[in-house]
Amino acid sequence: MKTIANHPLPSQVVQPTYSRDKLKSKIVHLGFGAFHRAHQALYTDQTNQVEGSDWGICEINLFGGEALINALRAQEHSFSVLLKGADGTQAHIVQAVTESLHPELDGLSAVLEKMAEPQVEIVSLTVTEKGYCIDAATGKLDIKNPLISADLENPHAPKTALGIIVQALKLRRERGLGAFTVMSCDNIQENGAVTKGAVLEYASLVAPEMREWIEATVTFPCTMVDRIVPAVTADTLDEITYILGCEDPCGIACEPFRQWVIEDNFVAGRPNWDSVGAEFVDDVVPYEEMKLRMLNGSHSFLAYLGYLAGYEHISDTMQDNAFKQAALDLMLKAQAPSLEMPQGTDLAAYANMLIDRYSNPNLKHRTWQIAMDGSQKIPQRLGGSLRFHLQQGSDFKWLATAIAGWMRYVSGIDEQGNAIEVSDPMSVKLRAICDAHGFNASLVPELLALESIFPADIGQDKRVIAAVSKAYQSLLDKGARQTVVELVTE
Ligand code: NAI
Ligand code: CS2
Repeated sequence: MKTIANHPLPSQVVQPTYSRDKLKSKIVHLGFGAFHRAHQALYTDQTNQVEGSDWGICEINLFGGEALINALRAQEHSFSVLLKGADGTQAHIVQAVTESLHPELDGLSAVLEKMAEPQVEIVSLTVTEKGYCIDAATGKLDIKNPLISADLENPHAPKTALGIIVQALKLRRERGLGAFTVMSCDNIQENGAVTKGAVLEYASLVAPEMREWIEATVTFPCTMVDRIVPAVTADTLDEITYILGCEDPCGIACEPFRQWVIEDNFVAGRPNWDSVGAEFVDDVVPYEEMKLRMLNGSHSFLAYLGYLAGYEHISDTMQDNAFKQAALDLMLKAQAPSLEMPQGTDLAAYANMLIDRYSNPNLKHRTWQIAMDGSQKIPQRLGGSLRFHLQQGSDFKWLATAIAGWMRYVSGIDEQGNAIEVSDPMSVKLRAICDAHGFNASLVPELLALESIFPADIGQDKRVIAAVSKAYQSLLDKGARQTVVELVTE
């Protein structure tokens, strides 16, 4: 079969020229999903190219994705990334991946043994917000999470990322090996600190002596990661086949923009990712907050309201001036004032750049995809800024409308009466609340009382209940599009 590995590629495809032979699997990555392929894997590949370094990645999927791992192996672990700008497409080949594992294909012990190999210096993660098994509002380990309960009962055969990291570190300690850095690349506020807290709490429950060792030896840098990488579609794969002249089932398409700000806190080595545009800084938190509130917050607004208004993609919402203005207003009037940025940061320029990125007509980013897992995303995207406005006594109607949009969306029925496929770890509970009330604003206080999404100081605040109820009622009476029109003209 013709694959990316055995077939000469057209000259316009950017291919690394360094030799793969010297690469070592010094990074083990958990979560070989869309984002990692277009971000960390490509950064690492380009770093090897520029620096002559030997950073190889062992890719692991813990939940699902067996077919992708098999496909990756069939093409010697190379894959393509299409950068799709508004005015053209550029294909890149990534060859920094050295090997791959999956507990279902290779057994859990192969995964743990790999992580315990002496050359491993970094274990990185893109396991989605829910993969950390934390209470989204507090950022603390949720010991009632069924996956965590199962791992706590059977810590030698863990299934969660947290359980696997602790077990692998235990093996390293027993073998007299040093620790690795644990680097989260998920959209969670203070992702390093949250991962550290969850790992330590889990460790103290299964092996108290490990808690101390991890605290003393492992580092958990925070990262701000950014590149819009929509889930792959049949059209994307067809375009990749057309460009490469052969199929690449592991290929992915994304926007040309990328950003990566990393806390420079690595216990062993790390690639010089800064040689290809990443930034190492002492404190990532302001950048994380900026990105989560302005980008991800406006994304969630556009996802819920846009889906309800009948827009399939983010770029479609940008064709509607009311939506474009509402996204900009949300960023500049609701989110930007809540941020404390280093001097010289131009948040208006950042907001305008985000609108340009969203408008890219060649990137088909579904509102449905972003709407997924809202219960895990709302706290870091809307909760912090909402708290800020409550303290200031300032207007937060854009945030209230986003939350009302989410409440209307999780009812599972759209404005035309068609079913919405709501994908969320809390979907059953959310649906039950919605069904009990019907389309009635009486559901607002009950949904706001879910403390894992809305801590009591937010969810029980009368001003929040009133503003979200008003926006929800408007969605019922006038629909999402008219609600957005009125939001920008009021
Ligand atoms: P994806 O659906 O393509 O991949 C999800 C990955 O997470 C898969 O490898 C899957 O095996 C793993 N996973 C899912 N649930 C898990 C669990 N409970 N435990 C362990 N692993 C689990 O999604 P994609 O696009 O790769 O995004 C993943 C995450 O990356 C996002 O949730 C976000 O935090 C971050 N991210 C994504 C961006 C994007 O535009 N796609 C951009 C910036 C960050
Ligand atoms: C999106 C993000 O799916 C979502 O929730 O908001 O994945 C977004 O595309 C990225 O964070 C951009 O860096």
